[in-house]
Amino acid sequence: MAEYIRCEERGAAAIVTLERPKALNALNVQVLSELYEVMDGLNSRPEVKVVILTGAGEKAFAAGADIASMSQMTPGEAAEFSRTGHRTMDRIASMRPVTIAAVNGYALGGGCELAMACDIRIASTRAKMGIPEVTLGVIPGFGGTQRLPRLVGLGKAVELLATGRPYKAEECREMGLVNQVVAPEELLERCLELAEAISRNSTGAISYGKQCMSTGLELDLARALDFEQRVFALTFTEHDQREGMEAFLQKRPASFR
Ligand code: DAK
Repeated sequence: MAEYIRCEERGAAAIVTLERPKALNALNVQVLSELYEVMDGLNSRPEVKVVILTGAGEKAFAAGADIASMSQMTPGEAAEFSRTGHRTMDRIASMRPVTIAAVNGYALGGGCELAMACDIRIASTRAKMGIPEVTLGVIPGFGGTQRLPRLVGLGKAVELLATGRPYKAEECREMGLVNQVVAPEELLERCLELAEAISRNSTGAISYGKQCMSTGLELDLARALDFEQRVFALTFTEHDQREGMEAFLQKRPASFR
């Protein structure tokens, strides 16, 4: 039973909440391990089509890696922390369901990296995001140096890294770090509406499409286009391709698996 992670389900969406509000949901080894287990469990359940990740309390999504515990780490413990963090971020970044970070407050350092590991980020007007690691004499260690430039471009990413300052939600939207900004009281509802719209479509096709996009970004264009052709052909081995096209021709809603 997880101490720091709560999971509730609403239809095809699971809402996963980091539950450590007194420390602004800071990420220690236990939080990261529990998050891995919960996400891994959701990934293996086909009926879960969207996972919404958020933080408990009104102040924070996650204010970063736990500085108090990091400050005491031996090199061995730091290595384990790093492994656990990367394993969790990689688990989230390769989920079959679509993942939405509902950024309800501070998402700093490791918290920002966690939001970036999700597919989509919806922020409340209260959100502040940034990577302040250089103010502590370190660099982002959970994939931030790689995911941030892929999301916002190298120039903006270096600005965030070098200033270490928190950016307001609207600035994050302008630079492409978040998809939408909404009022705090509407945040969860808007994420659930998005989840509902997503869950009407073929989860299998979305998953294939996500794989094409993320793998394609690591390849040169010619190889990426070749990869897309192969994956496109693969969708024709699936029930959802036959069902989606038959449903269109029969003028009825599709019933996807
Ligand atoms: N870690 C631990 N505790 C934290 C925390 C954090 N990141 N952020 C906040 N807290 C705790 C505070 O210590 C305080 O605890 P008490 O004093 O009440 O016991 C409580 O949460 C409330 O925080 P504040 O009193 O500070 O609240 P304020 O509203 O005044 O300020 C704040 C909110 C978010 C501006 C402030 O708390 C803040 O600046 N927090 C730190 C933000 C930060 O620097 N985050 C980045 C952390 S570094 C790596 C892997 C990962 C990383 C690096 C390397 N490797 C594997 C190599 C990642 C690093 C980071 O994420």
